[in-house]
Amino acid sequence: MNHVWKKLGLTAGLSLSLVVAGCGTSGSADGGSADGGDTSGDAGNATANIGESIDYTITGIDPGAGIMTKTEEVIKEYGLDEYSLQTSSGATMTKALETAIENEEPIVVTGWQPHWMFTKFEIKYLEDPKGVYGESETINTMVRKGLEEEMPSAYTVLDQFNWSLEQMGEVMLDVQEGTDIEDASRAWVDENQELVSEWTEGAEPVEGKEIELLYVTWVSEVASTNVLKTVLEDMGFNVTITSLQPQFMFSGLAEGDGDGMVAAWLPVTHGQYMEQFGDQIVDLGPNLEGASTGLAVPSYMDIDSIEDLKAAE
Ligand code: PBE
Repeated sequence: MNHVWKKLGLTAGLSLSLVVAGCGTSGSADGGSADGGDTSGDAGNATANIGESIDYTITGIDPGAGIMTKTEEVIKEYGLDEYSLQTSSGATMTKALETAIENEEPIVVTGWQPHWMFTKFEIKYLEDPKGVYGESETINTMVRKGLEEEMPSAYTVLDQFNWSLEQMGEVMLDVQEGTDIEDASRAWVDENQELVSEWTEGAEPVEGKEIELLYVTWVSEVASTNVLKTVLEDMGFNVTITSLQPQFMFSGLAEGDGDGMVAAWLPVTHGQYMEQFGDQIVDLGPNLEGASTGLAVPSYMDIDSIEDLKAAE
């Protein structure tokens, strides 16, 4: 394991929380109260007021997430020049969303599925007529070059790992309701032995062989990476899971630091990283289909499209 980029990840994590702490106070303070409470646009002039009512702020997540790059592109493509994208984290973003919904205030967040935010809250994606976020995506499994020859058993499992939106959702929901991720993964694997046996078919058990999976702490990838960890441990592997900033999942595999990951959103979200590192890593194809990303708002907000965010002239 390369300590330099482990440290880089840590430093970035720390400075991120400072940014988040700073934004939290200014961002949420006047969203709903400053203009006398007409914040959900019920005066019938939602489009004119929407930007103002959210301080021209889109609540984002961690820098380096594909959805952040795409949202910057959205701001340009749709001419949302007054808007800024607030850097945050998945947890801070969902907290802001929850608070806004409790107070029936407007908010625009970077959303994605699979994620429990779409089950817990009544929210909707804004239409994206320019197609910046792309259509439905797959989440792909990637491994380092040489893994197939050096660790055929692990390679086989990673190659065969494949589940549905609903199945990933079960793990995420369990965690969201307070279960420890280790316990949630254990329980899910125990309850889904039939599917798990399809993943491990033809793979020989090992005795304490080390394997390292890379991931980012988005709730979806926490679920998939931990489930796979449990499965590999059951086969005798000694599994390390290392959380990093998104680009390091790709560069790490390219450099042979880390053996695999199950968190590449394609073709759009992580397209930039595949362009950069795609020929230095091995793409084992989709482990989940039907994922998506976009801007999301509470259902009570009177807008339907990203175009509605533009201030009326
Ligand atoms: N996400 C979740 C990631 C991929 C997984 C949509 C936040 C991203 O934007 O990079």
